Amino acid sequence: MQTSVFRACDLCEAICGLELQLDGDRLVAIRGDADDPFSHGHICPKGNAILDLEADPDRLRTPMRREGAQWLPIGWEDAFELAGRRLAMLQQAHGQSAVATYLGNPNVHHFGHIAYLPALLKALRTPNMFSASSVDQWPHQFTCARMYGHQFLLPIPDIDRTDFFLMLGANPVASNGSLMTAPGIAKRLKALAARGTLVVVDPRRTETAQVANEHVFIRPGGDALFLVAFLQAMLALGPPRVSAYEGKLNGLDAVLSAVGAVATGSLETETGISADTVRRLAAAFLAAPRAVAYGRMGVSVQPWGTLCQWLLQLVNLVSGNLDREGGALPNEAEIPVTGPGTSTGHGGRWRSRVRGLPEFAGELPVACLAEEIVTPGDGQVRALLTVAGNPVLSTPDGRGLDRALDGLDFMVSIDFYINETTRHADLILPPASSLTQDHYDLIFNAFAVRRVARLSQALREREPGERADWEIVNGMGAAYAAAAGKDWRALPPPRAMIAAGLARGDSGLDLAALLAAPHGIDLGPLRPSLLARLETASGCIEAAPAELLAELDRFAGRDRAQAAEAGLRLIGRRDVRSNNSWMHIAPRLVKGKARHQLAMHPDDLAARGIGDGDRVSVRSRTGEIHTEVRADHTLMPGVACLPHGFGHGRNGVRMARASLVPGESYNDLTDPLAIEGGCGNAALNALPIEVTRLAPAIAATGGATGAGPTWSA
Ligand SMILES: Nc1nc2c(c(=O)[nH]1)N[C@H]1C(S)=C(S)[C@@H](COP(=O)(O)OP(=O)(O)OC[C@H]3O[C@@H](n4cnc5c(=O)[nH]c(N)nc54)[C@H](O)[C@@H]3O)O[C@H]1N2
Ligand SMILES: Nc1nc2c(c(=O)[nH]1)N[C@H]1C(S)=C(S)[C@@H](COP(=O)(O)OP(=O)(O)OC[C@H]3O[C@@H](n4cnc5c(=O)[nH]c(N)nc54)[C@H](O)[C@@H]3O)O[C@H]1N2
Ligand code: SF4
Ligand SMILES: [Mo]
Repeated sequence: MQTSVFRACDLCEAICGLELQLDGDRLVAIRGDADDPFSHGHICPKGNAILDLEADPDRLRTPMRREGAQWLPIGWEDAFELAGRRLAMLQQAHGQSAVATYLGNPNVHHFGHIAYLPALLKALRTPNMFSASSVDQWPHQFTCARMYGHQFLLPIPDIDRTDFFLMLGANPVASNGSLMTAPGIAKRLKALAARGTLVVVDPRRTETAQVANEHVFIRPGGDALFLVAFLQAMLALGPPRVSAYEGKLNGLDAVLSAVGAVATGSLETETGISADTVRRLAAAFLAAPRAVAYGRMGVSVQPWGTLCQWLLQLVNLVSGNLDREGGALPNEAEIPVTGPGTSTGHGGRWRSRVRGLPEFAGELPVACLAEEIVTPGDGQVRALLTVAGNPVLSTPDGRGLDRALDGLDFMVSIDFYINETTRHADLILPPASSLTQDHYDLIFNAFAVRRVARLSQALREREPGERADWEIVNGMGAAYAAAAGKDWRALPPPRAMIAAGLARGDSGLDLAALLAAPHGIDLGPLRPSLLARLETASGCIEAAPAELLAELDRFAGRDRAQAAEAGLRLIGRRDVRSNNSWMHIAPRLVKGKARHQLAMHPDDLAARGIGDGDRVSVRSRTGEIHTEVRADHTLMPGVACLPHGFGHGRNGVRMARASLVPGESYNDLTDPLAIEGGCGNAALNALPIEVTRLAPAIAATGGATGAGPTWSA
């Protein structure tokens, strides 16, 4: 008999409601849940690919231990004991910092990870904690921590009610939206473009730019100067509209004079955008009844990431659109992620050993992970725990990290694939399918464009040999604590944790209400709450935090000639059928045309004597890859574009379908020394590269160039 279970999709930030159809215990079909009050039936190709994920024979179902190039199954209790003992022993011999941790993106998507891992990290007590956040949204968090007093007091664009949306460096039509949970976002954007104005500022005429009212090309890395000019143009049109923040705003004069002092004479040469265009857009932004400025990956993982995020907050602030309906306002979230007991600190409490980079939010920038492993001396990293991450493909100089991982004394990964990273592990602990777990979106409900809540209930019982993500954390935590002579208090199952979180939130919503609403609950549009929730020491918005003023100062003194240099700059792209580095395992996503190519403007190809489809060498300061080019008219001349998350052809990777997918890793080119100055986020985009055609003899050998891994299967 067929039955249906309704759950939130856990693959991207849109958290679409899915209807999972079961035949007995067997998952047979997936479609969008038409009764979901937030996603209204929306589903993208990835939602269906859950079927592939569940059925993939390469997916690990039992713990595996590596001996040389061989993987052998091991029982759960033995695996926990091995992991706990080795981590504790290495810390006893070499100090707490000998163990490093790396948390990848899917941790945020699973309650069994995000609500449980902090306890394990706390027990490990190491300064060497890393995550994908420092190749992603750190600049947002850092800016909010400084301006509003909490890294998650993050104003969200009120996409459904705004009249003017200025969007920089984001492509939600492909990514489904980020730090702006809005299922079915293409529809929302089209509605906005029909009733108001959507302006996209991007070096590529993206899928999102194509539904916008206006697309403005910008040279990669030019956004800080564009935003400075934009603020100056707004202020030239009238005084800042800040009456709503009276008594709650510090540093306005300081920031206005600092921004006003930055010279913008090189605007057009550095950004490709004229002063007239900036003035016209600024006037339109101010004239709109409700407007919002927002920037995402394209402005965060570039040389001025934090500066850009701060300037974007200032645009919303001085135009009076901060904490205002139709502008940018934080979600209240039924399980609070801000407020008492939620802060992970404001940063700078310790520094990385080798390069002296400051901590932020309890972590160090992942751009310095490899050097902490390979540089000998006191405090050297000798063991690594990775959880749901693939830093070899996701972080700067992935090849360098690839080699560094070989030198570890011990590595344990909580993951269900033997991928480019986990192939180096000594032990892999694979969690049971998330469909066997109760789940609540701690983060994405808090970043949603409406107030929503949903409990996703387990779809089937776990098999006796399976362990849930949270059970693995409990198992490892207990074994580690026993070996290290520390305390460990096992955490209760998700349902109890979710109930406790709701009680802490005190919004009146409880577990019974969630259980009674399998399609989720819509609690209405966003409401102004920022001013009442500020967590700064002053209780005010801090418009001019010292570190950000210093970053603006550094920007004012930048090397302009270098910024305006004509050489090729590399940027990334996402495709609706991709999910960072790991979903090339899904046949239904990788079938059809290839998507890995380096895209370049036809003029740039012609200038280099390169033909559409040729194999080329792409070189950066750090590395070189060989791949195919594709002529692409949607790019600004001078810009090359390559997706990340490819490069599965390495020895020992056990993801059969993915290994057939051509393409090399963007992050074999990225530079670990290229970090932005605000908080140390990686500058992955705007990367200087050279591209040359490969001689046919070399091209025929295929494959990548970079020095391969040192062990092989
Ligand atoms: N050049 C370039 N690099 C980038 C980016 C870019 O735009 N350009 N984007 C950056 C961004 S935004 C991000 S978020 C990072 C992502 O970087 P990572 O988080 O390091 O990598 P992912 O590819 O998301 O890898 C996810 C891993 O989690 C595993 N996994 C999936 N679900 C689960 C689960 O439920 N439990 C467990 N335990 N494991 C699971 C998968 O098997 C896979 O190994 O990449 C960053 N790197
Ligand atoms: N299909 C799919 N969806 C995803 C993911 C995925 O891998 N595939 N990953 C998920 C994750 S982890 C994240 S964080 C989100 C990211 O979500 P988005 O930020 O929306 O995704 P990107 O496609 O990386 O968008 C970045 C845009 O910035 C532009 N850009 C690059 N450099 C610059 C620059 O210097 N200035 C400006 N103005 N623009 C620039 C690029 O051309 C691109 O259009 O997507 C999520 N959703
Ligand atoms: S848009 Fe995101 S949440 Fe929705 S079905 Fe696709 S991957 Fe899942
Ligand atoms: Mo991300």
